[in-house]
Amino acid sequence: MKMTFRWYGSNSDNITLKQIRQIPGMSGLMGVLDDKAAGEVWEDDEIRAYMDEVHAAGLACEVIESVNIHEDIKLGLPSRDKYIENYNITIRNLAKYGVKVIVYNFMPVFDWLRTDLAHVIEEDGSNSLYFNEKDLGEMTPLEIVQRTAENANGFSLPGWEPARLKELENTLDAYKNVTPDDLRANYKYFLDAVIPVCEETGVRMAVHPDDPAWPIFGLPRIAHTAEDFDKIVALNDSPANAICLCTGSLGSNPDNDIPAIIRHFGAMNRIGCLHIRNIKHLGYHLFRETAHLSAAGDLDLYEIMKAVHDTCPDTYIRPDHGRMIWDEVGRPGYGLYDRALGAAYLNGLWEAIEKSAR
Ligand code: DNO
Repeated sequence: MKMTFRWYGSNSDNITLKQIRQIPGMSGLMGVLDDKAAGEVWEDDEIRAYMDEVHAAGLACEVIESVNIHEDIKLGLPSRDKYIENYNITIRNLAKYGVKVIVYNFMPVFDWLRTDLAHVIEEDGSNSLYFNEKDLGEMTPLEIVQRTAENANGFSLPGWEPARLKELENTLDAYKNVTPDDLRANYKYFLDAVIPVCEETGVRMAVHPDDPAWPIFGLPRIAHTAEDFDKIVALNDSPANAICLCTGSLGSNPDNDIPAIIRHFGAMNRIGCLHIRNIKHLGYHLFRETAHLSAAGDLDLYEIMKAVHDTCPDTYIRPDHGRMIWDEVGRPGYGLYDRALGAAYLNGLWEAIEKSAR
C-alpha cells in the first residue's frame, strides 16, 4: 500500500509539501493541476513544473486526480472526438512524468455534492461536510453552486470549476433526454478510445463513484452500486479500466457493503486506488463526514483496510476528506490536521493487519 495525500499545487493550496512530507509514512501525492478546465490538454511543461516541485520535496506523484471529462463526451455530442483526442494527449503527457493512475469521474454536471461544507459536530465543536437531501429541495442547482463556491473559504473546490458551471442551465437542459443506458453507451465510446492509449503508456484510468451514491437533480448517474461497477468494468475489459474506490462516496448509501465491494473488484484487479474516509448516516439521504476512526462513523475501517490488504495490497490510498479541527481554516474537506490524523490511523491499521497476517 502506498500512502498518499491530495495536494492542489503551490498556487492553490495553503498546505506545503514540507508539511505533507512530515506526515509519517507519506510516500507521495495524488496530485492535480487545479486550474485546468474539462477538455483542455494538460501540457507537458505544466506537468513538469508540478512534478519538479513535488520530487524536490522528496515525494512521488504516481496518481493524478480530476482530469475532468468534458460534458460533450458524456452527452455523446459530435464534438466529443476533439475532447477525447485532447484527453489522449493528456494521458501521454502524464505518463511521461511517471503517472500510473488517473482518477476521473463520469458524473453529469456535478462532481460531489454537499448541502453544508462546515456542519458543526456538536460533541467536539469540529466541523465537516454534510448532506441533507431535504435542504436541496429548496435550492435550485444554480443556488447550490453559488452557495458551495461562497462557503469554500476562498479556495477552489475539485469538480466545482467556475468555467464548467457557468453554462449550468444549458448543460442541465441537454441531459433531459439522456437515460442511464445512453450515458453508459457514451462512456463506452470514451473508454474504447482512451484505454488503448493507457495500455500503451502503462496508465490506469480509475473512475470515482457518484457522490452521494444516488441520482441528484434528476440527472442520470451510473456509478454508485456494485452492479453499476460490474457494468463499468465490462464496458472495456482491460485492467486499465479501473476504479478509484471511494469509501465515503459509496458508503453514503448504507446498502453498499464497502469491504465486500473492495474484495470483489480487488480480486478482479480492477482497483486503481482508494480514497478512504468514514461517514455517519443520520437519516434517509442524510449524512455527515466524520473522523476516520471506525468508532466515529458507520464504516468499519479495519474491515476496509483488511479487504485492501487481502486483494490489492500494492495499491495507492489516501486519507480522504477530513474535518476542520484545531481552528484550522482551509479548503473544505482538505485541511491538513484531520487528514494527517487519518493517515496515521490508516497506517496503524495496516501495520497491525500485516503483522497479524504473518
Ligand atoms: C472530492 C474528490 C473528487 C474526485 C473526482 C475525480 O473530494 O474525491 O473531486 O477527485 O471525482 O474526478
